[in-house]
Amino acid sequence: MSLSKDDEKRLSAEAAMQYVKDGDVVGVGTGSTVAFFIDALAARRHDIAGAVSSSEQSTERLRAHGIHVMDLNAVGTVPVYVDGADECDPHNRLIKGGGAALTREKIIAEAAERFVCVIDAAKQVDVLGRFPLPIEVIPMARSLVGRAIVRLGGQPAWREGVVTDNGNWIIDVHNLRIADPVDLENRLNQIPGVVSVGLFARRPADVVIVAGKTR
Ligand code: ABF
Repeated sequence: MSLSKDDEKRLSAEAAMQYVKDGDVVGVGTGSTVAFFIDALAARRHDIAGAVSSSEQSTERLRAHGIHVMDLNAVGTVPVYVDGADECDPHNRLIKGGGAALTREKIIAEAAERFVCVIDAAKQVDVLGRFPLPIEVIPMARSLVGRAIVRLGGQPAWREGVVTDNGNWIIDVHNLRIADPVDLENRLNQIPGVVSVGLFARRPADVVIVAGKTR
């Protein structure tokens, strides 16, 4: 019998536990796959030093399990970061941000020694871009960034009604076929008003677990 998408997410989340060592500060991403990971992490809450969280949503779930949530500024490096993705290419480069938590996710990924990405099989693509690329922007720059995106060949759509944990807005970029994710990430990062880009290509995942199996 084939696994449901939720089964695949839960298997990936539980398999990520093998990368958590006693005493670790664990970086925790956001989304439904990570929710399964937080639930699994609860059993180890007395073995780890605590967690660094990428969103208020994850912080709430961590605290509900009695897991100590720490300030990244107080911990320096993070041995392991576990997070989901919206798309993953064969080089472990990702599109993230469907959950509007991309900025803090990217910060913790940068601080992490090992970034473990946990996904269901449907997230795997050959070329990134079918999933609209999220970009976090300073509200006053929404139109300016939108025009720059059009010049780059994308179709920008304001994610109306969504305000990120940092008080910013999200633009989703449709109809991109991202042949060079690092180049596009660098170009978009240059636009004044862009806070962060949902391309994790400069710093891809180190490990990708698909439906419970490390790729
Ligand atoms: C998060 O994981 C987001 O960047 C991404 O949108 C999400 C994937 O969500 P799910 O695990 O619910 O499919 O890190």
